[in-house]
Amino acid sequence: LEESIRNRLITILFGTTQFISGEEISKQLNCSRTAVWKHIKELKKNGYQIESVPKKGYRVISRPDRISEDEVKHQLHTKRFGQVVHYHESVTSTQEIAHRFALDGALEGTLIIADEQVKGRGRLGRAWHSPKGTGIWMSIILRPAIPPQQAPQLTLLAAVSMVKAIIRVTNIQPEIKWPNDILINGKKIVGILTELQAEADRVNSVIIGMGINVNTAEVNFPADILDRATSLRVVHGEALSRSALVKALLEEMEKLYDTYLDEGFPFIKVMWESYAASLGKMITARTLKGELYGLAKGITAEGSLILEDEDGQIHNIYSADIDIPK
Ligand code: BTX
Repeated sequence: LEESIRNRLITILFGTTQFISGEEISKQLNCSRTAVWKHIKELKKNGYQIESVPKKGYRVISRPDRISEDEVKHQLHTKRFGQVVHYHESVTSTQEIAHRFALDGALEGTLIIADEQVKGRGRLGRAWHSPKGTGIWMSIILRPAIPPQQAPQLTLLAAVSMVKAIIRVTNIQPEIKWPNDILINGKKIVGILTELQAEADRVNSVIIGMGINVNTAEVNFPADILDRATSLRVVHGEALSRSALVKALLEEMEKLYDTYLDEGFPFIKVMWESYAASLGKMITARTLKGELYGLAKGITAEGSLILEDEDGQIHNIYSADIDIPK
């Protein structure tokens, strides 16, 4: 309740460039002027710059680039995705927290989001660099009625949503590298990690983790990933609002997910292939069983990668790291 008042307060304050009196606000929010004053104080603490002048009232000067619950939910046009938000300033890993919420019966679309991760994780025990205040580190809980082997389709769905959101916010079209990387100019801007809570024939929850380098400056990437990583700010030239991107992502993803539940994977597959960087190229796939070299032909209806080796033999690849020679 408190938080929905604060959300409405943000809407009121941003609805005008003029001063707006405490009395007017309290009327619109249907609460006391003391309550208004307390909420304003809270917003200031959260980095909003709000001018207050006796007899005139309040005026917003700037809002912070935050991804807190208030910011994410403000004018978010979804039904489920991001309607429940757990925001933290610093966490080990949002995946870890999401797993706990999923076990406790969290609603579909529940979002765990953090300003910083100190143990952000990638696939296969790798680390994901998640410095404070610059990126989006988030996990979303889904509960599709699908068998576990179809879950990789959701990684591809998430990747397509991510591309659409980035296009919407920046006008730049990134590429997808199978299965889970989003690249711009060949460098990684987003990583996606899909984890499951499942029984043999049924998924209980799918937890999709996404790490997005938004405003990271080039100098802030650790040396060992600098040549492979970039941020939206680096390619776009200016800093972006993280919360706007989160909202765009939640909206795109909910739309695709709902269609996926109705119609299945085929239309996602088509979109995914249209954004894919590796298709039609010779690639090296490093799997747990060894390396394969060949032509990336497409993806299957299950979302696995189809590779034709130099002897013309077709391989279905379910999990691998892909190298695309320049
Ligand atoms: P991945 O295993 O495909 O990629 C991890 C590799 O990417 C690392 O070994 C490193 O080389 C490189 N890398 C690490 N950090 C970054 C970065 N910030 N930008 C670009 N490259 C990097 C990809 O795994 C899946 C990552 C998912 C991260 C999200 S963040 C929210 C959620 N919580 C969590 O702990 N993980 C997910």
